[in-house]
Amino acid sequence: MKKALAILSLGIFFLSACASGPAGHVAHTDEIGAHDYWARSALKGGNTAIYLFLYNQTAEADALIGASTDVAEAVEVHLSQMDANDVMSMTKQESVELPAQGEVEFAPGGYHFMVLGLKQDLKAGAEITLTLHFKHHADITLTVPVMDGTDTDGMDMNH
Ligand SMILES: [Cu+2]
Repeated sequence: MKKALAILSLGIFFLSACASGPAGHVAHTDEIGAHDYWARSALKGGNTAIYLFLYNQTAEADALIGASTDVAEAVEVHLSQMDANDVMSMTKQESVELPAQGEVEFAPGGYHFMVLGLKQDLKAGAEITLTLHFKHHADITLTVPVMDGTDTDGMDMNH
């Protein structure tokens, strides 16, 4: 019975969130983890963004409290939002709540990992390492594929 329930919940999870992406179909063995992650290609000295789905299959809420990578000066968690004048702006987030049995999408126009001050070119086909830091869970390190993308999160950053 327990097994049947687990399979059922996994099925729902896949239906709701695993629609696409090259990194997405790793087995969900960790209780907290990420899938469908990718970084937008960019040039050395510039900024870029990383997108993913973050899931929490545990019964306890957690929170993402930061991230790091060795290919850039810094990684910040940002939220893009439309302001009252229909201008898209980004605000740095100190943490992002990750509800029990929940999932948070980091996607163009919403939450994203802002990668600031690239130390090298990121070309499509390359891979970079991103380490996620949580309030409770141990760090999780992802090998993130670089892809070409046309969205503009971070292209007009004024840091
Ligand atoms: Cu940003």
